[in-house]
Formats: sequence, C-alpha cells, structure tokens
Amino acid sequence: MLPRSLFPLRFSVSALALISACSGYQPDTASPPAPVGAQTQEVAATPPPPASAEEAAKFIADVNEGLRKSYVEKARAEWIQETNITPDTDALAEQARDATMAYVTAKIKESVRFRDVPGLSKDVARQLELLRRGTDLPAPNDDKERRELASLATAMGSTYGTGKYCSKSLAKFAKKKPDAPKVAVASAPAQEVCLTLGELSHVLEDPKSSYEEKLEAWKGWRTISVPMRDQYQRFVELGNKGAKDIGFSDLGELWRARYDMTPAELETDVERLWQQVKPLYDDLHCYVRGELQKKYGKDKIPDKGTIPAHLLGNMWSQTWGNIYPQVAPHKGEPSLDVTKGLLKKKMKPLDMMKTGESFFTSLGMKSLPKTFWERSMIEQPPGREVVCHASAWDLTFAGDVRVKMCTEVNEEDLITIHHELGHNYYFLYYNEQPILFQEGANDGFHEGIGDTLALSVTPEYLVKIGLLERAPGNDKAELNVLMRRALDKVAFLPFGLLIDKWRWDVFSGKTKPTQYNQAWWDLVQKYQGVSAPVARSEADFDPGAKFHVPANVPYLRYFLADIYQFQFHRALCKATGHTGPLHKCSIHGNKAAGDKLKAMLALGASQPWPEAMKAISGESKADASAILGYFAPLSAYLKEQNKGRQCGW
Ligand code: X8Z
Ligand code: ZN
Repeated sequence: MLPRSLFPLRFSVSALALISACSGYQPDTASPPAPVGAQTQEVAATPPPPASAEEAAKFIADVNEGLRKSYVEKARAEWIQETNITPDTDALAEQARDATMAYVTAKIKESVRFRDVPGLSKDVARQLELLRRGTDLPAPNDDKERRELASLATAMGSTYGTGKYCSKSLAKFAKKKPDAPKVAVASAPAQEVCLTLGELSHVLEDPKSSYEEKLEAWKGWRTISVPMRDQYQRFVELGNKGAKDIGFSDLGELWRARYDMTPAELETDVERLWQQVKPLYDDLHCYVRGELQKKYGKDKIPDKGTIPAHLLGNMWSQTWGNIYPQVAPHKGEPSLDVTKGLLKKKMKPLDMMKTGESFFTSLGMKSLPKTFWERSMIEQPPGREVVCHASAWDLTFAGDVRVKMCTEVNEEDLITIHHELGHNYYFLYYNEQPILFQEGANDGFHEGIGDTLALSVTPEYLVKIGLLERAPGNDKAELNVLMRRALDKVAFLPFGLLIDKWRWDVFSGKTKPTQYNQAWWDLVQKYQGVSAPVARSEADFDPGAKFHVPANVPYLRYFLADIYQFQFHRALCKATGHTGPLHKCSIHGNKAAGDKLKAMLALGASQPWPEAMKAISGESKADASAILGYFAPLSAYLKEQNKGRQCGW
C-alpha cells in the first residue's frame, strides 16, 4: 500500500496531474469548493488577502510535513489492523483513516487560494495539483458524515478480509489446520467447514474438482458481499459528496483526473488502447472457449456463447493461467512448470521472496533493508484474521518498506512477489522526493514495475536459477510458454477495464443502486465474454466480492499497467542490446536496463507521466504495439486454430 490513499488502501497509488503550459486540463476555478470545518469557515467569513508565490511554497512545504505525519500514523494503524483484524484494531485504523481524511480534505480546500497565484514555481504548482487530485476518497464537509464514511470503509474491508463460506460438500478443500486430526476417517459424515477465499479459490484452480464443486465455491464466495450492498450505496453517496466539495462532479471524475489529461481525454485514450488489444483478446477467448468445450460439452459451453465464470480457474475470471493444462497448444511438449520446480527445490515463501529480490539486485539495484525481512508478513500467520490480499507498504517514507502476503509455493505467487517488490523498489527510489511526489508517474506505472521484471522470468532465466532443468528447445514448446503468459496478461485486459467502467457509472449516478448487479454482469459479458453460471439478482452484490471494490482501490491502473509493462520491457530489452523476439528477452543481470529503470523510478510523480515514459522508453504515449508484438507468434497460432470456429459472443 501507499499510505497516502485514504482508504484501506495498501498499494493505492494516487494521482498526479499536470499544470503546465501544455496541459489541456485546468481545474474549474469558477466555483471554488465550500470551506470545511470551523477554522476554514472563519477564513471564508473574512476573505484572505491575495496569496503570494512564497506563501504557496511555504504552504506546500508544511503540507508535505503534515502529510508525512498523518500518513505514517495511518499506515502504522492499518498495518496492525490488516495483519491482525479485531474489533480493536478496526477501531484504531478507522480513527487514523478518519484523521487523515480530515487533514487531507482540509488542506485541499485551503490550497484553492494558491491555485492561480502568479509566479508559482513549476514544482509547487504541480504539488498543489497532486494534492487536489491525489485522494481516492475526499471527505464530506460534515464531521459526522466523514466519520460515517471512514466507518463504512472499515466495515466493508473487514467483511471482505474475514469473509468465509461454510459448506459440508467442500470440506475436503479446507486446508488442514495444525490442530485438526491428522487422519480423516473416510466413513465419518462430513462436517461443515468454513472456507476462506484462498481455499475457495483452490477449488476453482483445481483441475480435478468437479463442475458442481467449482460452482459451489464460486457462489459461496459471493455470499460474503451481500451485506455490503447497502453500505456501498451509502459509501458512494458520501464519497461523491466529498468529491463535489473539492470541485469534481463525482468520485469517478476525480479518479479520471489523474493522468495529465482531461477525464474525457483519458476515456478516449483508454478506448484507443482497448481497441488496439481487443482483437487479440477475442482470438484468445475463441480458442479457450473451444478447448473448454471439449472438456465440458456444448450444453455447458455453447458455440458463440459466453464462458461460464467458474471454469476459468480464477474467482473473478481475471487471469486464466490455472487452466493452462487444459488449453496448452502442444500438450505433449514440455511446458514451464514453475510450481513443480519450486516444490522440487523445496522452496519456502521466504526463499521465493529472496529470489524476487535477487532479480532487482541483479540489475544493480540496492538490497531490501534489513527491516523489510524483520517486519514483513510473508506467510499467513496461524490463529488470527489477516487481510490476505497481497500488498506493498511504505510506512515511513524513509525506507521502512514491507510486503504483506499469504504466500503459497506456486508460480502465481512467485509472480505476485515480483509485482509487490516492484512497488517496494519504487518506494525506495523516490524516497528523496517531497511526499507529494512520492507516487508513481501515474498509478499504472506503480503497478507495472514488478510485472515488467516478471516478464523476464523466461525459461532460460529459470534454468539459470535452478527452477527448470532445461529450456524448451523447439517452436512448439515456445508456443506453450507464450500461451501460459497470454492466459494471464491478455485475459486480464477486459477485466482490468471493466471494474472502473462499473464504478464510474455508479459514481456518476448512471447506474442506480437498484441496477448494481445487473450493470456489473452486463459489463462482464460485454468486455470479457463471460457470464455468471447461475442467475444473479439485485439481492446479490457481486462487485463487493472483488477486493478493490470494498477497499476502494481504483482499478484502471492495472489495465494501464498491463499495457505499459510490455512497453517498459521492450525499452529495457533495447537497452540490453537484445534483438529478436521480445518474448525471448530477459533483462536479468543487466545494469544498463537497471540504470534506465532507476532513473524513471527516482522521478516519482515529479513530472507528468509522459516524461517518465520518455525517460525509460523514449516514447511519450501509451502504446499497445509492444504487447501485440510480444504475442505475435501466439496470435498467428490462435488465428489458425480458430479457423472454422464461430468467434465472438
Ligand atoms: O491487487 C493486485 C496486487 C496488489 S496491487 C496483488 N493486483 C490486481 C488484482 O489482484 O486484482 C495485481 C494484478 C491485479
Ligand atoms: Zn500492485
């Protein structure tokens, strides 16, 4: 997490926005936000004298100090809560969130008087803008409403974090608890057991679990979010109030105002990127549906239909890597079984973390601080409730970085480790910046760093570190490797887009509370070509069963990161002198690539993101040609395989 987001935040990297000569978007100053709290109300009664550039600089310096204090207090309270959820830690975290929300919102409102001051330095002007756009959840003016908002966020976060579904028929999927009897008596009637998200996810991931078991796990997890429905509705009302009070039409507009372009320009740019990658997604969807049809039959997966959401190996159908064995192009050829390698080497979560760190240090980057190893939560601790969703933390803005993960020994978590460490290294390299610049160039950059390195986890690299005996030596095996990667990276694209499409419409009021669930499934169907395996209704609240909704973490960042990481990979590979196909490149061990990366990380949010993009790639726009180029051989294969199939849904 980046402690600056105002909510159960974790990695929530906030925004940045450009005020410069060439910026298209200037905030609407015609109707300055209403003042907040007694102090500012007094100010409003007696208009302040015109502010000077010096005062603005002093204001920003003070805010940086105030933010440091407030964020650190909040981060500590949240760390304790998320690694040990109890009514007491909930209450303390809520207090800290409330205090930060009050502080940040008050400062945003105070900052209005400096906005148009002549002679502002570029840095001060940018920090003023980042302050205004940086919060994921501005507080409403009213103290009571602000506290209510903080309390709703805590309640939803805890409901998600402690959510369980109890079942007899899925009891065999529960992890053996240390105090459970070692030998199960086969004839004994099954006891009801309450399963966590991790355990329910295993049912969906397991190629041996039945259609019915998968369905029960899928439905079961969605029972945990039903109580969030009314809370979320109120949360939206209050969040929107807060956004209006700082001059945005709603919370969605605030979230879209962070990309050095207008919210409308952002939507157009995102649509441009989606149209670039959609044909590749459609081809993958068509192929995967055809292969799954072979297993489940046409009655379950009809031609030209959507894919039932519980058959793609993931609770939200967001990445499909777990069904790789069912859809591998060349089943006889060796594939990359990283999990097997990890288990064979008897690696523990800590060893996996060390492997992740060694990738970063191989690029000439520093080692993680000693405190990282002492203070991180790398495995799920026994006997207490924790938020298992992986996150990276910067507690002090001065090197106390950590991860919180319930790591399991498998390939997916090895990749997640690289993802989280990418956040931690960003923290470490922009530590010299003022707090308001201690952000990613935009939030998609923050999400894309670790993933960029993970793209270099090639067969050759795995051989180098002893996780694979031999790199696959022919085109068929190579295609298997590309397929495995596409099942994560290409499959994710529409999912990365639709969560915030849903929230933008919810925040703007286009989607009414009575339509929450229907609107969600309409988007899943439209973008992913996936549908709920059983009828859903407005008594359900399926969006709440995805972490980022109750946690209020914006999601567009992951869509952008999915595009950017291939752009970064292409640029870093160029720096290593790599020629040839992009999917064959690994930057591991290359200092020139490391230097380029470090230079970009150190900028933080001090420049508009196109400048950071230039620093690493020489390009100044997001460009999906890198992801398309990377998967070009697979794309040709998919087209060939899909001949005679009716694609689309
Ligand atoms: O939430 C995450 C990370 C933490 S920033 C584990 N991710 C998204 C998700 O799990 O839905 C990474 C990829 C997408
Ligand atoms: Zn992340």
